[in-house]
Amino acid sequence: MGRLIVVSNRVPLPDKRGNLPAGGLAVAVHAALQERGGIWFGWSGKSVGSAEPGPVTTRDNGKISYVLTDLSKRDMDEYYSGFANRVLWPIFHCRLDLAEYARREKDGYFRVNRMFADRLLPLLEPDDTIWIHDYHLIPLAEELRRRGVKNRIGFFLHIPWPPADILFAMPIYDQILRGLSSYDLIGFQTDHDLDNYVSCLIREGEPGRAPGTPTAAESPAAATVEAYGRTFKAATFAIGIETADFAALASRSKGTATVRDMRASMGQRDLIIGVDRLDYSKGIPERISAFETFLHAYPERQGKVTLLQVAPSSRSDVPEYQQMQQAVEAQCGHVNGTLGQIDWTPIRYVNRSVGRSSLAGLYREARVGLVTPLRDGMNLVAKEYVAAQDPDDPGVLVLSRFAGAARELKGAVLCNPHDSEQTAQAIERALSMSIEERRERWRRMMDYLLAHDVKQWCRDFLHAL
Ligand code: ADQ
Repeated sequence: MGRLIVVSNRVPLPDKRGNLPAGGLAVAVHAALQERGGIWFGWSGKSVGSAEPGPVTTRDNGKISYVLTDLSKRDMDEYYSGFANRVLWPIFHCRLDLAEYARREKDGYFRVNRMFADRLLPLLEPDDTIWIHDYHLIPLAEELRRRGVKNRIGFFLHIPWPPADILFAMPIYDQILRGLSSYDLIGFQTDHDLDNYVSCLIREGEPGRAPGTPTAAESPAAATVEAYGRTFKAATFAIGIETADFAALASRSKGTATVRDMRASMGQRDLIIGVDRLDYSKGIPERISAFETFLHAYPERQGKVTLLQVAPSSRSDVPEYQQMQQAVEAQCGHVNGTLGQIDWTPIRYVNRSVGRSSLAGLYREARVGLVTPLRDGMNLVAKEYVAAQDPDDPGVLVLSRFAGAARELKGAVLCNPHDSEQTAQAIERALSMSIEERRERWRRMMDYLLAHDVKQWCRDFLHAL
């Protein structure tokens, strides 16, 4: 078996002592790299201003080499903040209204992908397997093929794939579709994403699913695709978390200062928790409105329940994100001002990141996990919330039907985040659920998450590739 070459926009580097960054994806992919040896290639996160980036830097750690490239300020603005985050991200999350298409930024996106290909090429050996991650790097396989690379190349899309009418509104959608056909395997989070992708090909006049009887290994979750003169596979690989480790962490975290302080300050009140990057796809303003609706619809709950919303800023250089931060602050202030009491604050809003151990402990304290994205590839917070629960007294997950995780977590109470009354009812249902039902729902989800953790996800993808 040859080496594994992983390419992603950012590379999760271990610290000086060799400790890996927290988060399941980094740990699982590192495990695969450690087993086979290989390279993790990507952007260093640094911009070199107006200069051209210097040569790549390499850091070796056992059998893994981390190879990093800087970007110029222009590359960063056009490729990352521009095309990736202001065109692909909103369109793939069905927010055409927020997409800001500009030819210059599109050119920057393809230019950086060419630069990645040029820099990766000399590092490749003929039997390497290449695994490329996410929407920043869709054209990379096509660029590598142009340079004569014959290796197996896989791609995993962490975010949703949109319906055809949404994708086709993007001026260069055809280049994106064609670019994907250079891969040998394309992985999606859910069968809905795979269906949307195949429908786009069919609408484009590409055959999509190859004719003939599917093999036993094929199902609605896998397809052989013929498009743009190539035959390749597309399939679903729902990403998981490190379930057992996260559960153990949550159980240990009961005693941490953050969790103790939180519990003490709550008294007998119930805690509802929301944890997200501050991003419009996560439905945070809609969630706060739903919580406000809930407090009006069930006045007996006033004074007895608190929503803790932890939401660190992200992508603060993009104007939509700055506006959203101000809007969320104003909204929380409004709810607290109109409904709060001397000794009760309905919403506690924390605009920063929380350490992994505290996060696990806070999930476990919360009677309800409120995970209501408007659209989300998977949503790992939903899975972490379930894994963190006390098996004897588990909380209830209220989950948006538009999160990829809703395809798997059958024990969640599903809601439509656009419907604040229905979400309010889901919160009430979660808070009043019997212990027997809570245990039964939680067990079903936990068994599933233990069997489908992130290491399994990684193995499944690489096996298929
Ligand atoms: P994200 O959009 O970043 O990921 P998500 O899947 O929820 O979303 O992962 C977020 C991670 O960050 C979780 O592990 C969570 O614990 C952590 N996190 C979030 N807020 C935090 C906070 N305040 N403090 C500490 N940690 C916090 C993209 C896609 C998702 C897909 C993942 C993985 O958008 O749909 O699930 O990739 O494929």
